[in-house]
Amino acid sequence: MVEKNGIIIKGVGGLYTVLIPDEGIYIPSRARGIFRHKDITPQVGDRVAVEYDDSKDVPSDGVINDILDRRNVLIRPPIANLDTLFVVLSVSKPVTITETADKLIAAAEHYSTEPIIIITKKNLDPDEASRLEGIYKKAGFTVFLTDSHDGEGIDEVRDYIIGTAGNGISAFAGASGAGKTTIFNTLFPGLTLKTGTVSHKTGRGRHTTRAVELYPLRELGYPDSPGFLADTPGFSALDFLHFDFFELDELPLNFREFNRYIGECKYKKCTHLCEDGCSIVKAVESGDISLSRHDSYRAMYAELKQRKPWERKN
Ligand SMILES: Nc1nc2c(ncn2[C@@H]2O[C@H](COP(=O)(O)OP(=O)(O)OP(=O)(O)O)[C@@H](O)[C@H]2O)c(=O)[nH]1
Ligand SMILES: [Mg+2]
Ligand SMILES: [Zn+2]
Repeated sequence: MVEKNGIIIKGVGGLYTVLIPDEGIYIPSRARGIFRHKDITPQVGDRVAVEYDDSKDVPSDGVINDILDRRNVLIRPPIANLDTLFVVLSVSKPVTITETADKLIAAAEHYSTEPIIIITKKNLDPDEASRLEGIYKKAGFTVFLTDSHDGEGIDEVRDYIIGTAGNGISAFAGASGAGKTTIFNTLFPGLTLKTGTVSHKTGRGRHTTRAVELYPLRELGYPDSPGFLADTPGFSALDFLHFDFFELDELPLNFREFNRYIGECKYKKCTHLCEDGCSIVKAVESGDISLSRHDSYRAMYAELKQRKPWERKN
């Protein structure tokens, strides 16, 4: 038996796949019981110490003995040590609900994960694509405009993934049917992951992708990029109905375009909702902050304010 450090690339029903990166071997593993007692669940993205029988050609029955230090653990999508979150927003089928997108973005900011916006299906509604691009560029995010059918914007996204984000862990997240798996397959033509259709009746996706899985960029054809990229199951608006990823007083800090105004309001305890002399409300009025983002802020404020102390996760 040997113990080596690896990374969890997949976890379904208590069975994990651990990759030992330098050796390129994948070990089906279970977690030691001690984690359950401590109420810690190993997550995809966790760096772990795994023990296995190295005398076999194909290692099996690994045991995860230890979870190494985590930089963060996101709840949705459930991934540890996530450096970059590609927030995939489709212009149509399904239409993007900016409030849900902003909840996902704020949660990423809270965990110090860099949100990058990918707008998909541009050709279905180019005007809506420019509207979304305007909102997120103004807020200070990197935005990619894409269409998987004619390949627009795909090379730029790939360059970012293997370059800027190429040393870390990245994931696609967004509503079901937004086109996450399609863009994944278009980026890396060697892969043929299953994609789904969007219901004509409801305009919603069908939850085609069922589990989070990390792919080593090295195995996708980029030997100089030691990082990983994950496809994740899409969410529905219900998943983000009640927002409770952090405390109310942290909310303004998780809207990056608010940062330069904080501390400049007339009242020290300004809520930045509608007060006289609020520097953020003024910036919304002058167009420096987009109304759509401030609307999301107000909706999230109301939800966090309402939350009872016993509903808090921490
Ligand atoms: N017109 C158009 N359709 C697209 C584009 N990208 C994806 N689609 C379609 O959108 C539908 C859903 O795509 P998926 O890639 O399965 O969506 P997903 O985000 O992975 O969905 P889940 O796995 O359910 O979360 C498919 O029918 C795709 O063909 C695009 O750029 N343009
Ligand atoms: Mg999918
Ligand atoms: Zn204010």
